[in-house]
Amino acid sequence: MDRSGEILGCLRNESRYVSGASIATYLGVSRTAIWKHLKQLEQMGYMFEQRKSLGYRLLGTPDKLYPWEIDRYLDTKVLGRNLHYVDSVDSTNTSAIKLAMSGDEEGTCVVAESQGAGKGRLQRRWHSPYGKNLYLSIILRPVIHPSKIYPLTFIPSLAVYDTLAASGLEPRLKWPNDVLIKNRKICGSLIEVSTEMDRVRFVVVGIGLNVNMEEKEIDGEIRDKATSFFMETKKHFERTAVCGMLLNNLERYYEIFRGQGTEVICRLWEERAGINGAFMEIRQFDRVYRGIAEGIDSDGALLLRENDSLVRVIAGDVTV
Ligand code: BT5
Repeated sequence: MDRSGEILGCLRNESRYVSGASIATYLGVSRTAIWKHLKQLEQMGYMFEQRKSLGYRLLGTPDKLYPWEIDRYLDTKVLGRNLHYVDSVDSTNTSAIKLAMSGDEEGTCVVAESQGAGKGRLQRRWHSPYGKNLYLSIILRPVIHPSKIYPLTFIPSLAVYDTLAASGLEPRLKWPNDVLIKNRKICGSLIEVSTEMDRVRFVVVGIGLNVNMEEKEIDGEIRDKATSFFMETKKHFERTAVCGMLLNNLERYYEIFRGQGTEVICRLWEERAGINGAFMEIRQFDRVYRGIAEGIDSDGALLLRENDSLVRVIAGDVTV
């Protein structure tokens, strides 16, 4: 069992020294084990000061998404309680799918510092610079008929909306799953589902949320289209705290989804997005829909008044 969180917990109060012996007694391990562990933590970027006869003092914590750092901000029952941390990975969604296929339980998360092949919808790429943002995938196992799964798409954007609002930003939801600030995308989510005929085997919810990314780190293709917490506020945010808050919000909406039903989620999303009455153009492969939004149907489809008919659209790329 990894005891990093517990050892660091003893040292979090940076104004005082704690002896190796007292940490060892508290955790019921040897002093040598504590010493070895502190050396490992130093290699991971933590900084300690050691004074003879006084003990250790924590001087610095690295800006990394280590599970025990995220755990400090979690008040979830299930989501994020089993957190896999990877430094660099092709895609956190692909890793989470592999874990789900090998039986990992609901709530298991994969979080990475960077992705070599972060996935968007329809084979698009998610720009994932190292150590700046959140790239997070969560395994869910809702007991639900596959036909009822679509409104789950709204859960990540609702949770991200609340996370941004609590941080003093003014987010806007864009159908079906983007979160924007002043027309620039700060978050995208990708839901991948594995089903049988009459049941959902598992869902992987992938979220890319731009936190400390700076203008100069943005790819050419998205230079005028993307933003981050930092770009909006000129302040650095603690990614572990943002991740914890996001998981807390996600669990809250997931509980509503399971307990109160998909209809409630659709209404919450519709209300936050305030799309009713907006003119929208939606590209879906070779078809373009143009019309006035009249809300979200109970299965998550967008209702669009096109000339005289009301059409239902499931997914697509939107211009408002
Ligand atoms: C999405 O696709 O918005 C879903 C993105 C999901 C990414 C997460 S990261 C963790 C998890 N693991 C994965 O492999 N994926 C998920 P879509 O609606 O198709 O939007 C993709 C488009 O967004 C791109 O074509 C770019 O125009 C733009 N884009 C790419 N990277 C971006 C970024 N970091 N910030 C803002 N916009 C970006």
